[in-house]
Amino acid sequence: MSYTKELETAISVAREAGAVIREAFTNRGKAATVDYKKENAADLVTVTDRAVEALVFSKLRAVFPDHKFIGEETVSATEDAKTQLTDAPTWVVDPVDGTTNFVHGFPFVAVAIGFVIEKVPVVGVVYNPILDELFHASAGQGAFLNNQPLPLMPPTPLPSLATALVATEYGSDRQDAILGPKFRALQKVVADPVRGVRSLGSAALNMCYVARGALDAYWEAGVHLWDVAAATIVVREAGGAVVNWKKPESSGTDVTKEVYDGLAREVVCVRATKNGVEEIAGIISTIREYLEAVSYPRD
Ligand code: LIP
Repeated sequence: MSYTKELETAISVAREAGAVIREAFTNRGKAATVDYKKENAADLVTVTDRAVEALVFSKLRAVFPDHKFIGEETVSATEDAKTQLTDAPTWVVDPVDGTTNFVHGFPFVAVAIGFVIEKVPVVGVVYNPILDELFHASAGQGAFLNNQPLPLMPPTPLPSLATALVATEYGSDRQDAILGPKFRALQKVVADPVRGVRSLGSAALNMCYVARGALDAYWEAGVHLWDVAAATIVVREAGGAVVNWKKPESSGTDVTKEVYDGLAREVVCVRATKNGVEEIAGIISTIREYLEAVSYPRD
């Protein structure tokens, strides 16, 4: 199945949305200031988040009127804040992934546009208009950064975390019950020892940097479907794996083929490696051993 029309439309809409984000980011006016806070003081929304979501939805609906739409700000405004994801063809949009970065003028900001069928991402566009980095992928067609195939360099071996640069985030919820497990897991990874840890403030860009080979792995608890849908197909088409924190009962031996539940509020991803799927599985197994379950309500 080819998704050329969906991909080309998503790229065009992402570029339009990126221009709005870039303008607000550059001319640090009201549109880049905190409009209100959602679940807690660190969970920010700006006028630009809502304006970009409305723009993306409008442009996509004009071409695909029969598709469904899920967006961060629309869902967050509903009483139950549930995505209502079905098997129907659905656009899943994070208008500004990295809103805190956007408010602070830190250039890791992206619009993420995913197209999902039967709960599986088949098209993904993640565009950082500040650094002008456009990641795109569609099922079976490869992954690209500014039309350069990903990963950008031939994959190197990844036998352990000792040579790995990884990313994770602590998220916006700062309760002890949430932070405790996250920091205990991080301490185990750092003591493994991992070579380095980064937090870019954007789940979608963390995942795309795994796809490009700039990060070796990324994990987080607390992500929403809109944070990860578009970047999931980018990582997979770049030869990496996107999985949940626990190995599904029914999964086979190929970790890159594990079913990923994007509503589970967590993700682990690992880049393509020179020694292939078994090596990716080894890194995922190591990270899974260090992770402690963190309870978030499903999307
Ligand atoms: C962000 C995520 C990030 C997470 C932040 C925030 P937003 O999404 O991309 O991974 O750690 O807390 O949720 O809210 O900027 O779209």
